[in-house]
Amino acid sequence: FSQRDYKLWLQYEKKNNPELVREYSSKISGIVSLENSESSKVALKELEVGLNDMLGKKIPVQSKIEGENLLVFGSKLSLDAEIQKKLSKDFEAINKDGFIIKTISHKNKKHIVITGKNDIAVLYGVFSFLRLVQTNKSIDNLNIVDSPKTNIRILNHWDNLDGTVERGYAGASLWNWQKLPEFIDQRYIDYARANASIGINGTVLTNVNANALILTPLYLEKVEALANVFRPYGIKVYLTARFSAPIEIGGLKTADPKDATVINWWKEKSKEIYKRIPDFGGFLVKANSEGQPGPQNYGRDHVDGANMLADAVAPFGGVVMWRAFVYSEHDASDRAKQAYSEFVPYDGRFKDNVIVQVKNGAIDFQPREPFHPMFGAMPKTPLMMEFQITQEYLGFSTHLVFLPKLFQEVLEADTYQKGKGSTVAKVVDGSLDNHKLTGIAGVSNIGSDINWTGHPFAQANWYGFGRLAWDPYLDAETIADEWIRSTFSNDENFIKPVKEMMMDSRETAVNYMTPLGLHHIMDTGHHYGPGPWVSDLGRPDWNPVYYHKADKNGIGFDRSKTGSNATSQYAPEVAKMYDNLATCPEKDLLWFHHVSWDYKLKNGRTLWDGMALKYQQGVDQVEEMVKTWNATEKYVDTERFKEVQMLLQIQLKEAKWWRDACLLYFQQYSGKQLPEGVEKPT
Ligand code: GCW
Repeated sequence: FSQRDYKLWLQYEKKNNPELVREYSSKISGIVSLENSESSKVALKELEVGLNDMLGKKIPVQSKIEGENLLVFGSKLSLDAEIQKKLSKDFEAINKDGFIIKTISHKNKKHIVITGKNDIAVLYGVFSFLRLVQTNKSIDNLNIVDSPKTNIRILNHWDNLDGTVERGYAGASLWNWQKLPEFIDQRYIDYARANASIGINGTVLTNVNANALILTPLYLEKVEALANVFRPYGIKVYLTARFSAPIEIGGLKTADPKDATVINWWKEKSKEIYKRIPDFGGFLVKANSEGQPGPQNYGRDHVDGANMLADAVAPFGGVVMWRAFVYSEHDASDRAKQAYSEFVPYDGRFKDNVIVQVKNGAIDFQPREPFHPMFGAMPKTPLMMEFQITQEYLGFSTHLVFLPKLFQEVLEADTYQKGKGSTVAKVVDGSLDNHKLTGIAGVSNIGSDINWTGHPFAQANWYGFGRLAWDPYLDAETIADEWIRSTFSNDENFIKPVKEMMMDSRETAVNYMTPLGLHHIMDTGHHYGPGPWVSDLGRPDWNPVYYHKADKNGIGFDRSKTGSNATSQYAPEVAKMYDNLATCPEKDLLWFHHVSWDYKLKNGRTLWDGMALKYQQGVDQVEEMVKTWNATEKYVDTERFKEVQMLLQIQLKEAKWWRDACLLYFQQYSGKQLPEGVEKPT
């Protein structure tokens, strides 16, 4: 059994080009480890495993700079005064987690130095150096100075204490609560390595639909064991806080955030946690959303709830990530408007260690959503991005969809909140409104499957999330290139077609699922496959018909000023663009407008024909993916080749299912024939 599936992007495949091996070897005649901290040991081990495997020989390790062409690593204070001085400008340019990789001349000998202000930053530098070798980049005259642009780069596990994972499609939860704390699964270590390699520095272990038991000593002891494993890799542990925990596990009569006993309970609980885990990150909270308890149960608001918890963790340097994913069954007029309406008036009222976590779009992780109007609209409040890495609405772990394309589209979107160029990325990295507390969260797609993520290509979404959390301005194509090289092969014959396939895959899924701004028409509950006809759920805002509003006159949700006026939540420039049919991007058309079946699209087709052709195009694109992949056989190991081949066949079958189901259903309303070029459903 090969471990390729398991090894993610840390394959460290042996280089088969002797010239390249000679070239690298000549620049790395030895490894010098200047420190002896836990993180430093981890970095050394990674360098040894990585370089020895890739270059096919054992590189000697030493603790002093003796010789030449050495690879020297250690944090600033471990460096020779002369080297420190040489790098002084670079040290000024980096932040706490930033690193320097530089070819220097020391006592007339050339060396490569990897350094940063602390040993975690050095570890990031080490992984970045390994990536250069993994991806066949030159290590000549290196001069890399790189810092992450956000502080909190975090995975949100929606993992339940019974081992199930909400919206998880890659097996059971990684956390084996039953065997912890004594049993440390090798997976915990490899999970930490993989995360550190892409700069992820936090993990919320538990589901936002929270269970208070995680806060009891029985579980905290287990959480502590995980925190101990993750610490050398720079990964802080966070937990979800169930708002009613003071009642459920504390024996109190209330969880009212203004009640003195409740305030005290959370203070004591925080003290207890920090005693075990001094670098505990803080709490993530879903309150008064989809039935979760919260401050509103006591007539208080989100600010009261968040600030009370923030006070409890503040003495220890903890943060509270308070989610803005709220929508009420009592106001079903337009769900897309609710989070903004509720949260924007709170701007400026949250404590300094509160960060509001906002999903990328105003509904719920759809294949395509316009950016959430809250971004840029709360200048006095730090907002963090919540992306979903697990593919709840995007074909689970069965469909190949490269999400960094989606993430990039959102990050690049211009909010215009401070004039042109006020991108979502600038809100998230704090530069638009001058915030120090910044972050990006990704709902994890990781589970106990051998390959971690269910689909071999879903590993790229974990990877890409981490890279974008580090640098929200990175290009999805660069990410795909790095990932393919370090996961599969450096052969251009493989990279070119596979990269193209990945880059097109997100638009492909949009085409066969929800073209032209359609959304939330997945079958209900599980959200897999089409279900535009569903109309009988208890809550109207859970029914697909609520979102597409198809009738004889046309289709789409009118959110323009003639409709729900959700467009007014955007800056005037953006509102105007979306309001006006002539300027609203066609990819968002039915998100913002209800238009007739005969509405003329920019290519001259009627809406009905154009929509039918988009569904067909999605199917055609998956056919192409199948062909592309089949042609890669000689470049890939049989195991992964076959897995992806089988998965693509399912994706093709299901793309047709989506096309046929949606077109047959909508045809009842349009009353029109399918245009030429669209396959008739059988
Ligand atoms: O996307 C929806 C999911 C729920 C999830 C919720 C949320 C954790 O369908 O399963 O609950 O969002 O983000 O809170």
